[in-house]
Amino acid sequence: MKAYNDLREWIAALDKAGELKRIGAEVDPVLEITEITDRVSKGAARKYGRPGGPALLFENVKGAAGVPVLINQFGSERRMQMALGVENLDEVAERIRELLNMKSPEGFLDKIKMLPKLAELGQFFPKTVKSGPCKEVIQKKDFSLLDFPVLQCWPQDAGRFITLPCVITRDPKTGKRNVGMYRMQIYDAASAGMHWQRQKVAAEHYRNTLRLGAVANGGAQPGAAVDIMARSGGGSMLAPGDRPSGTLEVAVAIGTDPAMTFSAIVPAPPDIEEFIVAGFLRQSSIELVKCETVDLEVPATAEIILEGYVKLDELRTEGPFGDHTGFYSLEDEYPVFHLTCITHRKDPIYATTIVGKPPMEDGWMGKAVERIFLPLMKLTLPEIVDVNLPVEGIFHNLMIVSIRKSYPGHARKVMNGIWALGQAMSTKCIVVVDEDVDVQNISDVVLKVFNHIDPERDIQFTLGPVDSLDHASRLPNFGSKMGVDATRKWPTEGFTRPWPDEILMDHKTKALVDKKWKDLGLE
Ligand SMILES: Cc1cc2nc3c(=O)[nH]c(=O)nc-3n(C[C@H](O)[C@H](O)[C@H](O)COP(=O)(O)O)c2cc1C
Ligand SMILES: [Mn+2]
Repeated sequence: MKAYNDLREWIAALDKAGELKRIGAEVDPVLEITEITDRVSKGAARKYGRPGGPALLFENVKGAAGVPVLINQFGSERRMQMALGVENLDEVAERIRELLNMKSPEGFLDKIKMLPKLAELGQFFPKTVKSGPCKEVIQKKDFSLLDFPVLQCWPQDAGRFITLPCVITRDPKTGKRNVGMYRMQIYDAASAGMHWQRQKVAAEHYRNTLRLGAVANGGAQPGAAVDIMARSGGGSMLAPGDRPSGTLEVAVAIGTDPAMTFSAIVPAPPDIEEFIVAGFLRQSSIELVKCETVDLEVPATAEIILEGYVKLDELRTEGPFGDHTGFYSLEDEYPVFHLTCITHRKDPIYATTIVGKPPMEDGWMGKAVERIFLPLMKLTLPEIVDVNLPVEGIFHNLMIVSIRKSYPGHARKVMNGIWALGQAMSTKCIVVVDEDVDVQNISDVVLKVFNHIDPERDIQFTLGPVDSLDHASRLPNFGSKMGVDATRKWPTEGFTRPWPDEILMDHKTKALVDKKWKDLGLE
């Protein structure tokens, strides 16, 4: 594939492909950009004649001192494919499948054949380089978050939010780095909310830092970790009376190449660095440079880098924020990011997105995750045939999954497996169907699911962690989930009534009518 070296190459490619619209008219980053972008992503830009509309580059943003705003860069299936350099997202899944299928070579010839594959593997790992364009301007003082055209997205938002940041942290235990996309609410020139939800990897880095600090201070109570986790909020880590004084260093990259940006939303297993995921997707190493004021590395070609830290003993109200659920996520307590340095290009471009009622840009990103993760889900649950997360189900509310059923209770085993699978833990409803149901076809799903269930028998409730954005659960972050076993029931599952066949016309009659069709005058 063609790896885009940075955001600019990507913008140029979008432009060339007719996938970008430059907007010279003055627009306000407060609400106005949202309203324009929302209309475009909901299909109001009819000129473009396709769902998602074009990517938008606002070149004249009020109060932005000439910094342009890029939005909707991933906002269509076509652009998602372009971002990952494929004609079809299943190609990425296929590459993952190949990687997972790699057999140990037997004999010399096998080993030789393997060499190109191994060379390819080498490209996945990040390279540290001396410097890069993200260091063109280095501000260790007199820096301000307010210098950038950060959006206020919706009327009831608590303020302006950085919505497309690649947030980089390091696990103090393993030394491994994580890149996650967690929104940041600007509080003032030098601080912002850090909205990593409690089940996310950076929140675990935060807890690990706290645990290590507690041990070092000789103050670790066995119960402390429980208290820490039990308190509400994305990062509330403190036991009563516990006053840890440590910090966790954080770096944030804004405006990276599209594979890097996308990797920050990929729910990779915690121990897999997203820099490697990005390298795999691009088939070319991500280049990293050392930060100025913290012990972290950041993508060298990023537009803007924020360096800083969060304190272990500080939480602040974050939100409300108009979220991808279509509702405002409520206020909650989250850690506070304190800036120590900003570095950026001479003429930075600010990349952002908006979320709200689907379909929007993040819907296309989520669909790409769905396709790419299928082979990884199959690694643990090989009976899975296909998965659909309908965009209106906002990823964690509804998962429809088809399986090759092989034994009694199989559908329930799959539900429980999904609830144990990383971020899929927070899936509110899982509907399991037989492999003859096309999960991508909602009409087929509704017809068959509701025909096939005896609700009391086939619905299973369970309790567990739920998404932080769930506003209906009995408690924040904890609630019930539902699994629907809509597979055909077997005698060995206690179902002894005859099961009817689906109505399908026989081939002979179909062929006959095909032949006559034109003469019937119905066209
Ligand atoms: C536009 C966008 C905004 C997001 N904002 C947040 C957020 O504020 N907090 C959060 O925990 N996850 C957010 N997510 C989801 C995470 O990026 C996603 O769960 C990711 O896998 C987290 O990375 P991690 O597994 O390394 O923690 C957002 C995703 C997208 C696409
Ligand atoms: Mn991660």
